[in-house]
Amino acid sequence: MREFYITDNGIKLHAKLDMPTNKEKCPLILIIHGFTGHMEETHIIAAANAAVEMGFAALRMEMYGHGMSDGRFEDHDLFKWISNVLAAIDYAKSLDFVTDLYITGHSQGGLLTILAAGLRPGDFKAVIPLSPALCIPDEARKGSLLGREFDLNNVPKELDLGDRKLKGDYLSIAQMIHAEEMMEKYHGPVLLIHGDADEAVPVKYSIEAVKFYDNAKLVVIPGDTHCYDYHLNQMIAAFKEFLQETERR
Ligand code: FER
Repeated sequence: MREFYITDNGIKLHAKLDMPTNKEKCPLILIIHGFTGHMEETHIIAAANAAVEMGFAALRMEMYGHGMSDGRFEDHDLFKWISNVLAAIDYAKSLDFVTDLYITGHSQGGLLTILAAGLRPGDFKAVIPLSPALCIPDEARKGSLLGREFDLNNVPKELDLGDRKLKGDYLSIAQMIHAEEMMEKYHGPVLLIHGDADEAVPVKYSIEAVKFYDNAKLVVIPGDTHCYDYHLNQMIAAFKEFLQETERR
């Protein structure tokens, strides 16, 4: 494992790269955590290990205001994360051992993979949004976030999340995100994975999302939660099978 930082406009982003053994060249998968998450979460490590087992290099990245990357949580927003992920993609593309680039991300990171694929459709061989938080822009446009209501006509300067705060800009920026338009721009293979007992992001969002893609598959994991607390093995099995299928093409 190699641990380092990638810089996005002066912001240091924490990265860990795991390599498969005995390979001169291989595909690389970028792996991104969710809102309040980081690269050492069980499901993020499981995805990285699974990718390495399948012969992929796994590049886990922490986005602005999360983990050991620069920035404060309360200052993060989806524009900063979009900028971060574009920097990560450019870095990954600059590595000469990389054959193809894949991207996966969980929840807010899953939403980010959808946006990244729409912005850079030619860059990815495949995209794997895990329980993507498509509810964030949808709810923000309706005046709520994480169950907290706010005034659409007077977006607050700050949202109090109890143990944390979030700037109002996060809300206004989330309102500007139209993930469906980005889904329609990406035509490569997509695998969505979502537990139907997800308490944070209802599975209906992935059921809707799959219709916007022309080459997407949805694996619903019965009884599982937002972070695959009960059936991580099923999430990983679907993930590995898709990587193998896609590489064979
Ligand atoms: C929300 C619903 C779900 C939200 C975040 C989530 C920030 C989950 C995000 C994650 O786990 O990445 O309203 O607002």
